[in-house]
Amino acid sequence: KVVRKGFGERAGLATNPMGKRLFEVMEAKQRILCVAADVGTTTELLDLADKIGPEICMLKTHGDILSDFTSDFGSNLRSIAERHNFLIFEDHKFADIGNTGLPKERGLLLLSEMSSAGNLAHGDYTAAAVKIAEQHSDFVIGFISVNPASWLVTPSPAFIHATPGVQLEAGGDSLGQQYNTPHSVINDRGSDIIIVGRGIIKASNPAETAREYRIQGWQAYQSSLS
Ligand code: BMP
Repeated sequence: KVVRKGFGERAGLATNPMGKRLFEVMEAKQRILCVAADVGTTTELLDLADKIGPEICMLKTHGDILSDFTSDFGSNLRSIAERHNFLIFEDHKFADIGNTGLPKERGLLLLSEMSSAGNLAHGDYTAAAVKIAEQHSDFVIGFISVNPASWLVTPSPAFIHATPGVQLEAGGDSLGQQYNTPHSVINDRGSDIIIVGRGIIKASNPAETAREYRIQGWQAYQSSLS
Protein backbone atom coordinates (compact mmCIF):
# COMPACT_ATOMS: atom_id res chain seq x y z
CA LYS A 1 0.00 0.00 0.00
CA VAL A 2 1.29 3.41 -1.02
CA VAL A 3 0.80 6.37 1.33
CA ARG A 4 0.92 9.71 -0.44
CA LYS A 5 0.73 13.47 -0.10
CA GLY A 6 -2.61 15.09 -0.97
CA PHE A 7 -3.23 16.72 -4.35
CA GLY A 8 -3.50 20.18 -2.76
CA GLU A 9 0.06 19.91 -1.45
CA ARG A 10 1.28 18.39 -4.71
CA ALA A 11 -0.15 21.33 -6.70
CA GLY A 12 2.43 23.50 -4.95
CA LEU A 13 5.24 21.16 -6.05
CA ALA A 14 4.41 20.92 -9.78
CA THR A 15 6.60 23.06 -12.04
CA ASN A 16 4.47 22.99 -15.18
CA PRO A 17 1.36 25.24 -14.97
CA MET A 18 -0.86 22.58 -16.55
CA GLY A 19 0.35 19.96 -14.07
CA LYS A 20 -0.35 22.37 -11.23
CA ARG A 21 -3.83 23.04 -12.59
CA LEU A 22 -4.59 19.35 -12.88
CA PHE A 23 -3.75 18.80 -9.19
CA GLU A 24 -5.86 21.84 -8.27
CA VAL A 25 -8.87 20.60 -10.25
CA MET A 26 -8.55 17.14 -8.68
CA GLU A 27 -8.45 18.62 -5.20
CA ALA A 28 -11.25 21.15 -5.75
CA LYS A 29 -13.63 18.78 -7.59
CA GLN A 30 -12.62 15.66 -5.67
CA ARG A 31 -12.25 13.71 -8.89
CA ILE A 32 -9.53 11.32 -10.03
CA LEU A 33 -11.50 10.05 -13.02
CA CYS A 34 -10.40 10.65 -16.61
CA VAL A 35 -12.75 9.38 -19.32
CA ALA A 36 -11.29 8.13 -22.60
CA ALA A 37 -13.82 9.57 -25.06
CA ASP A 38 -13.18 7.07 -27.85
CA VAL A 39 -16.26 7.87 -29.94
CA GLY A 40 -16.44 8.32 -33.71
CA THR A 41 -17.93 11.78 -34.20
CA THR A 42 -17.58 15.27 -32.74
CA THR A 43 -21.30 15.40 -31.91
CA GLU A 44 -21.04 12.23 -29.82
CA LEU A 45 -17.90 13.52 -28.15
CA LEU A 46 -19.34 16.93 -27.22
CA ASP A 47 -22.53 15.30 -25.96
CA LEU A 48 -20.56 12.80 -23.84
CA ALA A 49 -18.25 15.55 -22.50
CA ASP A 50 -21.21 17.63 -21.36
CA LYS A 51 -22.94 14.67 -19.68
CA ILE A 52 -19.94 13.28 -17.81
CA GLY A 53 -18.17 16.64 -17.30
CA PRO A 54 -19.21 16.95 -13.65
CA GLU A 55 -17.66 13.54 -12.80
CA ILE A 56 -14.16 13.99 -14.26
CA CYS A 57 -10.91 15.88 -13.76
CA MET A 58 -9.76 15.24 -17.33
CA LEU A 59 -11.16 14.11 -20.68
CA LYS A 60 -8.91 12.08 -22.94
CA THR A 61 -9.44 12.43 -26.69
CA HIS A 62 -8.05 10.77 -29.80
CA GLY A 63 -8.65 13.60 -32.29
CA ASP A 64 -7.60 11.40 -35.20
CA ILE A 65 -10.45 8.89 -34.77
CA LEU A 66 -13.12 11.57 -35.26
CA SER A 67 -14.65 11.23 -38.73
CA ASP A 68 -15.98 14.80 -38.90
CA PHE A 69 -13.30 16.93 -37.24
CA THR A 70 -14.13 20.61 -37.86
CA SER A 71 -12.35 23.82 -36.97
CA ASP A 72 -14.90 24.86 -34.33
CA PHE A 73 -14.69 21.52 -32.51
CA GLY A 74 -11.74 22.62 -30.34
CA SER A 75 -13.42 25.78 -29.11
CA ASN A 76 -16.71 23.93 -28.47
CA LEU A 77 -14.92 21.31 -26.40
CA ARG A 78 -12.93 23.95 -24.56
CA SER A 79 -16.07 25.80 -23.53
CA ILE A 80 -17.57 22.57 -22.14
CA ALA A 81 -14.27 21.93 -20.30
CA GLU A 82 -14.40 25.41 -18.80
CA ARG A 83 -18.03 25.02 -17.76
CA HIS A 84 -17.37 21.74 -15.94
CA ASN A 85 -13.79 22.53 -14.90
CA PHE A 86 -11.85 19.64 -16.44
CA LEU A 87 -8.64 19.42 -18.49
CA ILE A 88 -8.42 18.09 -22.04
CA PHE A 89 -5.76 15.46 -22.76
CA GLU A 90 -5.19 14.72 -26.45
CA ASP A 91 -3.70 11.22 -26.59
CA HIS A 92 -1.44 11.31 -29.59
CA LYS A 93 1.47 8.94 -28.78
CA PHE A 94 3.47 11.87 -30.07
CA ALA A 95 6.97 11.14 -31.34
CA ASP A 96 8.81 13.50 -33.65
CA ILE A 97 11.86 15.78 -33.79
CA GLY A 98 12.04 18.42 -31.08
CA ASN A 99 11.16 21.39 -33.27
CA THR A 100 7.74 19.93 -34.14
CA GLY A 101 6.86 19.45 -30.49
CA LEU A 102 7.68 22.80 -28.94
CA PRO A 103 5.37 23.24 -25.94
CA LYS A 104 2.68 25.94 -25.99
CA GLU A 105 1.69 26.27 -22.35
CA ARG A 106 0.91 22.59 -22.37
CA GLY A 107 2.04 19.61 -20.38
CA LEU A 108 3.06 16.13 -21.45
CA LEU A 109 2.19 12.79 -19.90
CA LEU A 110 5.12 10.54 -20.73
CA LEU A 111 4.22 6.97 -21.65
CA SER A 112 6.27 4.91 -19.20
CA GLU A 113 4.27 1.67 -19.31
CA MET A 114 1.37 0.30 -21.37
CA SER A 115 -1.68 -1.67 -20.39
CA SER A 116 -1.80 -4.05 -23.35
CA ALA A 117 -0.49 -7.62 -23.11
CA GLY A 118 2.98 -8.21 -24.59
CA ASN A 119 3.93 -4.53 -24.92
CA LEU A 120 7.60 -3.51 -24.89
CA ALA A 121 7.38 -0.54 -22.52
CA HIS A 122 9.05 -1.91 -19.40
CA GLY A 123 12.43 -2.32 -17.72
CA ASP A 124 15.11 -0.04 -19.22
CA TYR A 125 12.53 1.86 -21.28
CA THR A 126 10.51 2.71 -18.16
CA ALA A 127 13.66 3.71 -16.25
CA ALA A 128 14.74 5.98 -19.14
CA ALA A 129 11.28 7.60 -19.19
CA VAL A 130 11.68 8.53 -15.52
CA LYS A 131 15.08 10.15 -16.23
CA ILE A 132 13.64 12.12 -19.17
CA ALA A 133 10.77 13.35 -16.99
CA GLU A 134 13.19 14.54 -14.31
CA GLN A 135 15.33 16.36 -16.89
CA HIS A 136 12.29 18.07 -18.44
CA SER A 137 10.01 18.71 -15.50
CA ASP A 138 9.05 22.10 -16.99
CA PHE A 139 7.12 20.25 -19.72
CA VAL A 140 6.51 16.72 -18.42
CA ILE A 141 3.67 16.69 -15.88
CA GLY A 142 3.77 12.98 -15.19
CA PHE A 143 3.31 9.53 -16.63
CA ILE A 144 0.93 7.13 -18.24
CA SER A 145 1.76 4.11 -16.16
CA VAL A 146 0.27 0.82 -15.09
CA ASN A 147 2.06 -0.21 -11.92
CA PRO A 148 4.31 2.64 -10.80
CA ALA A 149 4.59 1.19 -7.29
CA SER A 150 6.58 -1.68 -8.82
CA TRP A 151 9.32 0.52 -10.33
CA LEU A 152 9.34 3.82 -8.44
CA VAL A 153 11.19 3.48 -5.17
CA THR A 154 10.64 7.12 -4.15
CA PRO A 155 7.89 8.60 -6.35
CA SER A 156 8.25 12.35 -6.92
CA PRO A 157 5.02 13.96 -5.68
CA ALA A 158 5.36 16.65 -8.38
CA PHE A 159 4.59 14.11 -11.12
CA ILE A 160 1.13 12.67 -11.68
CA HIS A 161 0.44 9.08 -12.70
CA ALA A 162 -2.54 8.26 -14.91
CA THR A 163 -3.47 4.66 -15.63
CA PRO A 164 -5.52 3.20 -18.50
CA GLY A 165 -6.96 -0.31 -18.45
CA VAL A 166 -9.52 0.27 -15.69
CA GLN A 167 -12.92 -1.31 -15.21
CA LEU A 168 -15.06 -2.11 -12.19
CA GLU A 169 -13.99 -5.73 -12.53
CA ALA A 170 -10.53 -7.01 -13.50
CA GLY A 171 -10.32 -8.74 -16.89
CA GLY A 172 -9.51 -7.87 -20.48
CA ASP A 173 -10.81 -7.49 -24.03
CA SER A 174 -10.24 -9.75 -27.05
CA LEU A 175 -7.32 -7.61 -28.31
CA GLY A 176 -4.98 -7.74 -25.33
CA GLN A 177 -6.25 -4.85 -23.22
CA GLN A 178 -5.87 -5.72 -19.51
CA TYR A 179 -8.16 -4.25 -16.84
CA ASN A 180 -7.62 -3.61 -13.14
CA THR A 181 -10.10 -2.15 -10.66
CA PRO A 182 -9.98 1.47 -9.43
CA HIS A 183 -9.02 0.27 -5.94
CA SER A 184 -6.14 -1.85 -7.23
CA VAL A 185 -4.85 0.90 -9.55
CA ILE A 186 -4.79 3.54 -6.81
CA ASN A 187 -4.02 1.55 -3.67
CA ASP A 188 -1.83 -1.34 -4.84
CA ARG A 189 -0.27 0.12 -7.97
CA GLY A 190 0.31 3.64 -6.68
CA SER A 191 -1.38 5.62 -9.47
CA ASP A 192 -3.33 8.90 -9.14
CA ILE A 193 -5.80 8.98 -12.03
CA ILE A 194 -7.96 6.22 -13.46
CA ILE A 195 -8.52 6.42 -17.23
CA VAL A 196 -11.75 4.67 -18.21
CA GLY A 197 -13.02 4.26 -21.77
CA ARG A 198 -15.44 1.50 -22.64
CA GLY A 199 -16.37 0.83 -19.03
CA ILE A 200 -18.18 4.17 -19.21
CA ILE A 201 -18.78 5.09 -22.84
CA LYS A 202 -20.36 1.73 -23.70
CA ALA A 203 -22.53 1.66 -20.57
CA SER A 204 -26.27 2.08 -21.06
CA ASN A 205 -26.11 5.26 -18.94
CA PRO A 206 -22.60 6.76 -19.22
CA ALA A 207 -23.30 9.63 -16.81
CA GLU A 208 -24.58 7.30 -14.09
CA THR A 209 -21.70 4.86 -14.64
CA ALA A 210 -19.14 7.70 -14.62
CA ARG A 211 -20.57 8.69 -11.24
CA GLU A 212 -19.95 5.16 -9.94
CA TYR A 213 -16.32 5.19 -11.15
CA ARG A 214 -15.89 8.71 -9.77
CA ILE A 215 -17.05 7.62 -6.31
CA GLN A 216 -14.94 4.45 -6.27
CA GLY A 217 -11.92 6.38 -7.50
CA TRP A 218 -12.16 9.11 -4.89
CA GLN A 219 -12.71 6.60 -2.09
CA ALA A 220 -9.60 4.71 -3.21
CA TYR A 221 -7.60 7.97 -3.23
CA GLN A 222 -8.79 8.92 0.25
CA SER A 223 -7.84 5.55 1.65
CA SER A 224 -4.37 5.90 0.10
CA LEU A 225 -3.77 9.02 2.22
CA SER A 226 -4.03 7.24 5.55
P1 BMP B 1 -10.69 1.28 -22.60
O1 BMP B 1 -10.98 1.66 -21.14
O2 BMP B 1 -11.91 1.33 -23.46
O3 BMP B 1 -9.92 0.00 -22.73
O4 BMP B 1 -9.78 2.48 -23.20
C1 BMP B 1 -8.49 2.73 -22.75
C2 BMP B 1 -7.97 4.03 -23.35
O5 BMP B 1 -6.65 4.25 -22.87
C3 BMP B 1 -7.89 4.07 -24.86
O6 BMP B 1 -8.20 5.40 -25.29
C4 BMP B 1 -6.42 3.76 -25.17
O7 BMP B 1 -5.97 4.42 -26.35
C5 BMP B 1 -5.70 4.33 -23.97
N1 BMP B 1 -4.48 3.60 -23.58
C6 BMP B 1 -4.50 2.28 -23.16
O8 BMP B 1 -5.56 1.64 -23.11
N2 BMP B 1 -3.33 1.67 -22.80
C7 BMP B 1 -2.13 2.31 -22.83
O9 BMP B 1 -1.14 1.72 -22.47
C8 BMP B 1 -2.10 3.66 -23.27
C9 BMP B 1 -3.28 4.28 -23.63
O10 BMP B 1 -3.26 5.55 -24.02
